Amino acid sequence: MAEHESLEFGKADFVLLDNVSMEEFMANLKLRFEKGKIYTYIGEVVVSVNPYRAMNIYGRDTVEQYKGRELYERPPHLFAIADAAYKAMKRRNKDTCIVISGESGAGKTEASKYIMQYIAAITNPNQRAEVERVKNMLLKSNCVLEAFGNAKTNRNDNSSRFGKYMDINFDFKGDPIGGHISNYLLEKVQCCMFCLVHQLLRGAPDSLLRSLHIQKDPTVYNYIKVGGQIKSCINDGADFKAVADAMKVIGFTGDEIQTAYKILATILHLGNMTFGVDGDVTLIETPKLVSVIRELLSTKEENVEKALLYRTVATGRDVIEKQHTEQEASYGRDALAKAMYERLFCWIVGRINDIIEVKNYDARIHGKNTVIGVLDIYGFEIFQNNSFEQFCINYCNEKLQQLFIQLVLKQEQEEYQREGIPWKHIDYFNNQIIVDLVEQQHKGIISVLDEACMNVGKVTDEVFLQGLNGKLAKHAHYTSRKVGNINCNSRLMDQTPDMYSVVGFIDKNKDTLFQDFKRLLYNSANPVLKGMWPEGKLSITEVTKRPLTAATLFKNSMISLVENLASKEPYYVRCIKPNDVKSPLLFEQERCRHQVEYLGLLENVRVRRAGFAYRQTYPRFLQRYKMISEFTWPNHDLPSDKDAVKRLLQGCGFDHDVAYGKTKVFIRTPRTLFSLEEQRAEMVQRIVLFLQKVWRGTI
Ligand code: AOV
Ligand code: MG
Repeated sequence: MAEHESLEFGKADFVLLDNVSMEEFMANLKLRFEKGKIYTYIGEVVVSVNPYRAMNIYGRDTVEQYKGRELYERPPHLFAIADAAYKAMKRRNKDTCIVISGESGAGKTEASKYIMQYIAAITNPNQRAEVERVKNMLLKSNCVLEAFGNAKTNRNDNSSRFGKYMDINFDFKGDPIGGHISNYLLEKVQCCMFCLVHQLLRGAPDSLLRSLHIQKDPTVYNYIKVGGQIKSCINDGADFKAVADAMKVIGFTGDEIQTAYKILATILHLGNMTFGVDGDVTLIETPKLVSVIRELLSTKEENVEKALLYRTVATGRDVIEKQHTEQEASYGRDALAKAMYERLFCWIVGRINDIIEVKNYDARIHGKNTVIGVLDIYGFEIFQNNSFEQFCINYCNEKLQQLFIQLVLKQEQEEYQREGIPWKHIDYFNNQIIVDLVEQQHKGIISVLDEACMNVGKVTDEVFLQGLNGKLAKHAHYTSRKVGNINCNSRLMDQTPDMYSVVGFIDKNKDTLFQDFKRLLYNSANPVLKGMWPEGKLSITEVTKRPLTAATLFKNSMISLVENLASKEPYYVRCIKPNDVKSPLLFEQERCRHQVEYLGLLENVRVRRAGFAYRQTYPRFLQRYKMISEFTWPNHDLPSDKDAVKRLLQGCGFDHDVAYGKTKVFIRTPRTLFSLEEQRAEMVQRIVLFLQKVWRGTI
């Protein structure tokens, strides 16, 4: 529970609301947002509302205020959560994780950066050079990942198009010694929206652009003009240099950085490549681009041409070269561009991991190496047209919500058990049913999708839709719009928001890149590029296994992510987006209410309150409140701190509202705590006055 802030700012912890109702919750959230208090607790969960303006609350002085403090001792802040996760890890040798959730633009990535900064600021007091180096790498890697993995969308100017989970490893002293990043599903659809592409055009030196045969004018490039719009990111120019510098600091070689640029340039050129037909021959209408691409990919012109126009297929024992139709060639070209971007991104993550992984740490000598994980993953997304990517992203959020439900409840229950206090059950909406709808074997949406993809012959999105309707039409949440966010549409191109369109699902799920392209890239004379495409080594007759589909890969990665999070002690940040126009002033009631609802925040408050609003270990409790009782001030002579706390609370008449656990005292209603806080504040005031008098010599 947060420090008793002035009531003018509302309640610092939703647990303190007089009545737990949506109205009161919203009124408190709004009041606090308007007063510039963007953080509020629900027990140990931080609810954050995106302020859409620079806040002066992340500086060194604020770090100092939170360092080593207990949650409730200071006003709500991300730093308090970061500190709690850090303390739990350090004191109890526990792995912890901070899960940041909320919809697109709600402030997750910003929060993850502040948390990292905080951890960097409070660790390594001795300024050990190696630890400083690791911290610098971890912070710099963020900058590189954002450049390659973020894009401007309608919702967010700097939207993460990939999910990121970052483990920070600590030594026994509590100092960072390394880390590991896992990335999840990079959205590839419009790869040229990515920030780095714009940074390259605007910020790269002319000589570099010339060597890449790239023009500064973005309108020249088809892939950038997606939907007729140029979507550039903020500060493109300055950022190009910052990213290049960060890559160097992290340890990317000159060749590696150059290769990354060459890949970006190749993608831009590919977008401008067109095909035509002459009789029954498909041809490339832009031969100049073939020669440019050949140069950038360090390969032969005829190889590029062949990979774009032909496909090697194995029929029985024969291997033949089948010419693409014009349409197939265009499809292949786009698939190549997307795959190259995705591979580049994964390769960058892999390289960063090689560099930041913990090295030379011997647990036998140094003790257990512990971890704080930070999860910043794309939030719920509902666009006008929702496709495969939104489906995956929203499924991921349902999964995290499920984890939240399980853990928050589980944690509470376990604590009561540990302390020997009876637990009362509480009702809440369990979204497991929605998670099952998506991931269940044989019956779930992903299974139906995979089945449709396996069909030989005519595999279309319509076939998939029929499969869905056949199997799931009766499911309570298949077309529901009310609860949860996974609703599948039963019409093909439904433009209603909240619904998914099945168009493109089959293609995106199969995610095929012709083997010919893989071979092309593997056979490059550029070793960095070659290294990114090891599977290009296989000839067509050696490729036998059908690769897992994109949805199944994603599902598997989600299941292992959740397992990983569940094995750690979780801390939560729940981000809310106050409006759709990025305004610091506007609190759109309905919009926020919807988020509070699907994040299950009200249930969270109820669960917290159904039990006890506040709990604290006996010594800590005494430390804070001992001045309000003659039995405990300045010291008590009772056999234990537990007895002293009992005596104190009996003396105040609060005995009926508390339970005494083995190591902690539990207070049921917030009012009791308020009252204790008030009495404490009064006593502190009196003591101060007294001391002032002594000091002035008036006593
Ligand atoms: P997201 O990570 O939740 O969206 P961001 O963290 O990128 O959202 O935040 C979006 C924008 O909101 C930022 O670029 C800032 O302008 C502003 N913002 C967020 N938090 C703060 C803060 N604490 N102080 C000041 N401004 C803030 V997505 O990545 O789209 O789901 O996939
Ligand atoms: Mg983000």
